[in-house]
Order: sequence, then C-alpha cells, then structure tokens
Amino acid sequence: MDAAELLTRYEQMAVIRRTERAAHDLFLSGLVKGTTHLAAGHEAIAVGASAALRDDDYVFATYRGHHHAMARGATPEECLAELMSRATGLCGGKGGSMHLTKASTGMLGSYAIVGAHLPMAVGAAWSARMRGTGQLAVAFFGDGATNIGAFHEALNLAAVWKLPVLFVCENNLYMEYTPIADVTAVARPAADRASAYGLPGETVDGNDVVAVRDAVARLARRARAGDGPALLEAETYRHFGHSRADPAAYRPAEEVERWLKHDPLDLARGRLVELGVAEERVSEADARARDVVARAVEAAKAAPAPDPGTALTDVWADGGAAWRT
Ligand SMILES: Cc1ncc(C[n+]2csc(CCOP(=O)(O)OP(=O)(O)O)c2C)c(N)n1
Ligand SMILES: [Mg+2]
Repeated sequence: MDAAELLTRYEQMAVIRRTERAAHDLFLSGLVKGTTHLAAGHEAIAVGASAALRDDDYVFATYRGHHHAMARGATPEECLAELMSRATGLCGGKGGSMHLTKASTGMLGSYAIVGAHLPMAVGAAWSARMRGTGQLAVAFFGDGATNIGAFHEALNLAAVWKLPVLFVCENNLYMEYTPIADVTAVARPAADRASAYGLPGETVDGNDVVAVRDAVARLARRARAGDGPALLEAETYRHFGHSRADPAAYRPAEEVERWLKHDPLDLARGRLVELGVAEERVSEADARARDVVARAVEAAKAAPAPDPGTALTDVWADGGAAWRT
C-alpha cells in the first residue's frame, strides 16, 4: 500500500474511532436508544478488508458492525442518527445500532443473532455465482460464533459448492464476558477449524490495516477465480466493554495494556512515518476526522424523530437494493 492510500485508510480508521467514542458518550448522555456494541480497536479489519473488495461485493456484519457500515460507505452522521433513532438514520431510525444496513452499497446488514448471517453470506455468494457477476460475499463474525452450528454449516456448504465467500473472524479473545479460550479446545477458534471443512484457514494481525488488506486481497482473488472460500482469523481487541456500560473489569490489566499498545491507528501512523509521510499530514487527517465526527454529532442531535406514520414502511425487501413499502 503506498503512502497516499495508507493516509486515506488511516483517516477512515480515525473517523470510525471518533464515531465510536461519540457513540459511547451519546449513550452515557441517554441519547442512544437501545444498546450499542462498539468496534473501537477493530477498525483495521473493516477498513483493510474493504480496501481489498470491489464496490459491488457483499458484506455481512454482526451487531458489532458500525465499522463495517462506515467502511462500506455509510457516513458517521447516518450511523449516529440511526443509533439515536432519528429519521435521518441509516435505516430511518428504526433499526438502531445492531441493524445497520446499507443495501445500496452492498452492506447487507448487521445481525444480532450470533452466527445467523454466515449462511446468508453463503446464499449471497451462491446468487453471485448463478448470476455470473464475479461478486464476492464476506461475512465478518466474532470468535464466539465459531462455536455456533451455523458457522459449521456455512463453512461446509460453501466449501462443497466452492462458492466465492470469505469468512473473516474478528477474534477479540472474548465473547460477552467469557474468554473464547475457556470454551474452545483449539488455540485458533476459527482458523484451526477450517481444514476440517477443506478450506484454507489463515491468521492475520487484525490491527494492521496493510496486513488485512493484503490477506483479503489474496483470498478474494482465489475465491473469484473459482478456487473456493477461505477463512481468515484476524486477531484484535475491543477497547470498550462488550456492550453499553460494561466496564470489562474481567480483563487482566496487563492484557489490556499490551493490546492498547498495539493499536491499529498507532500501527498505521508508524507505517506512515516509515514511508516518509510528514507528521503534519497525519495531524491534518486527524483534524479532518475530528471535524467530520463533531459535525455528525450535531446534525444527528438536531435531526427529527421518525414520523410514527412510517412505522410500517421499509420493513419488507423486494430482493434488490430498494425497500418495498
Ligand atoms: C445465538 C445467540 N446466542 C447468544 C447471543 C447473546 N450474545 C450476544 S453477543 C454474544 C457474544 C458473542 O461473542 P463473539 O462472537 O466473540 O463476538 P464479539 O461480541 O466479541 O464481537 C452473545 C453470547 C446471541 N445474540 N445469539
Ligand atoms: Mg469476541
């Protein structure tokens, strides 16, 4: 990745990080309706993967999906307004944090049921194959999803049919409060299962945007060429608790400290310096990110609530990017 692209990716990650912090503060102010699962710390996975995808590829995310929505074209304002149940939100204020969806850009949804979207991604890949479009489907999911039946069913069918789908596990070491290592017999909960289904299983530093981009680009090329699906386990760490006001007190201080030192933004900044980018350019990117998110917060706060008359609209899809009302 050259310096210009890396600076763009850095700025995207900075926007996501600041949006997540804003979501946290808005939640504590009582302005966010429902719960939130913040992805601060996971930015490089969404931004790195998206950098390797085509604009018409399909992405499926979990309830921890703000970063994927933004990496696939949703604005901070659309996301924050959705969290605050405003009419200008990504889903008209009716979906909330756990259901961010932007079908027009291939962001085919955030799913609250752990593992439920993996078979859906397989279906999207099957559809792409039947239509001969060359599109890819990517399912992002947590380490906990690897112990759910749907994960195993999806991997098996995708491999048997050699579908153009990538499974990307965001292994942040924890499910809600339980360490994945306490309930899984293998060391790498996703990658170590891949060979059982005949898929390549790789791991990558999920906090390194360049490494994620390179790994996804390679596996995507393979899948598009008809060589079948692949599984990528991206190692990362969440900065906040699992959801809402969880202070994540169950995590050892030494572990938290070690991971905070391995921050995706710091790593990208280090790479930028190595590529000879002046610190001033990076600070300018930070300043732009700060302004974009500050404006988004104000706009979302000022936006109206949805009209109650729209309660029964936009709840039924016709199979395309348009919603039936
Ligand atoms: C089928 C199902 N079981 C349980 C839950 C409750 N639940 C929500 S998030 C979560 C933890 C999932 O952890 P992981 O897959 O590692 O994702 P992370 O939250 O760490 O991103 C659980 C158990 C659920 N939503 N769906
Ligand atoms: Mg997890």
